[in-house]
Amino acid sequence: MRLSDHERDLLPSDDEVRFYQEHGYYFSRKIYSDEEIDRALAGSERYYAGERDNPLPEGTRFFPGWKPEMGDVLRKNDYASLQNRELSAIVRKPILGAIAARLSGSPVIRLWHDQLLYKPVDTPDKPANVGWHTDRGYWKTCTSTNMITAWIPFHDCDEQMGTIMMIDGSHRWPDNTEKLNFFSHDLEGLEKSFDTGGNAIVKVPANLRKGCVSFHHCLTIHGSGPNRSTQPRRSIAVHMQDQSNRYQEQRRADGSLAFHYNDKLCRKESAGHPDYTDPAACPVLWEG
Ligand SMILES: O=C(O)CCC(=O)C(=O)O
Repeated sequence: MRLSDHERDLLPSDDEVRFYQEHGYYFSRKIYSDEEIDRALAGSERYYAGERDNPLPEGTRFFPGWKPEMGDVLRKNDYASLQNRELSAIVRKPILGAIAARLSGSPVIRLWHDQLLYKPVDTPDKPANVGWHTDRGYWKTCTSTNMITAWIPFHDCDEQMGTIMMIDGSHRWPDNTEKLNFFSHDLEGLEKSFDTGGNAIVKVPANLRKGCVSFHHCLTIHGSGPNRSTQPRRSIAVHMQDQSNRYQEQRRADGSLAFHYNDKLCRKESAGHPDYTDPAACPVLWEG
């Protein structure tokens, strides 16, 4: 995989990699043109309208996700880029994986899965924020704690729109993964439960121009507030594996066996475990 000279200039510098390691997030320069982002937005509309360029295999279509009958609530649809060609193009653009590789120090980056997101304009009766959480909290079946997420808005995005927010340095705090919750509307309540290890809680909103991307470590606490603008907030989160990641059998705090939808989607290894290197479900996004 190759980058153009211009794209190589867009990679994080050594200082920016150190910043990511220390703070748990990084906001990129403009890596997508306006036209590329507009095509992704159009692809998301086709997806929401029910069109599928590559439907998921039989037996995996039970995956939860927003459907029109759910109405104007927060929409979260996983695996959209496997099924829609415009979203696939945005996710598989090599510079995205190349930045993830630089930040995580991994020579190979594979897709873990994506989440197409749509946050409607806030109304008091239908809260639509994203509760504080870590991605790792949902990825207990993964051996790696060095996975990384890219969050790509489909327009300029700021605090008024309820952009994604990072808790600075929280990837180095004591483990908070179990008590946090993506689907909670109670940001303040969750914040009170943080075990900060004595660190200050510093919230950093990802105020991004169209074409820029926010990256975060899988242990970084993040979430987002209501959309107080006049337009829906649209984005896709691209969750990525570093080279080392494999399946592990793991129990949650309550004793139940951890499960991820990739365990259903991926082909099986000889031992019968899911193969997280399956190129159909988890394609390589970057190999340096
Ligand atoms: O869209 C948001 O506000 C949060 C998305 C998220 O949790 C993620 O990208 O990991």
